[in-house]
Amino acid sequence: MIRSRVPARFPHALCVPFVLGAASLLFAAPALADEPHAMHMQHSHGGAATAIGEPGNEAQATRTVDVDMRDTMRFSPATLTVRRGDTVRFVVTNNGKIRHEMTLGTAASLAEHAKMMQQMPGMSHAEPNAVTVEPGERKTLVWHFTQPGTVEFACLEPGHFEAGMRGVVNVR
Ligand SMILES: [Cu+2]
Repeated sequence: MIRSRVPARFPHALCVPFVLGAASLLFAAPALADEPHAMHMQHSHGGAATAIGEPGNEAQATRTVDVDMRDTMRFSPATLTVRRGDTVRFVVTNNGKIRHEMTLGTAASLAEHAKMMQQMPGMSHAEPNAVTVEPGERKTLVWHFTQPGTVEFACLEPGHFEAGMRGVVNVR
């Protein structure tokens, strides 16, 4: 756990520079508008949504994929193949004892986002391309894969991405 590295005596003092650092990223974002990761500095997923597909309508789901999350920092399955145009209903179960999440994105957007999550450990996601799943819970994420290529997914709980908690959807 990343937070365990923070000395308990000065938790607040150490948090302040992180918060200020994140705030300066937000204010700096407009100046970086032509930079591909600018959207992620604003913690928005709007830019990635078109490249990876779009939120799906569960009534139009063409297939269901059960995804298992474990405290070994692995998704199962970690690799799957779908067809372009598929609307996939991911049924995501957390079989661990700690919180996990599943966020769909590009490799670059997920890596960037994971870095930001290290700086804001309390954050969870409510975007349509992500589900946060508490231990023992099960949630559904419906996604429409509109373009051939590779869509990645990852757990962005602090430290989990870095520990290898990620996977790939190949869209054919
Ligand atoms: Cu996780």
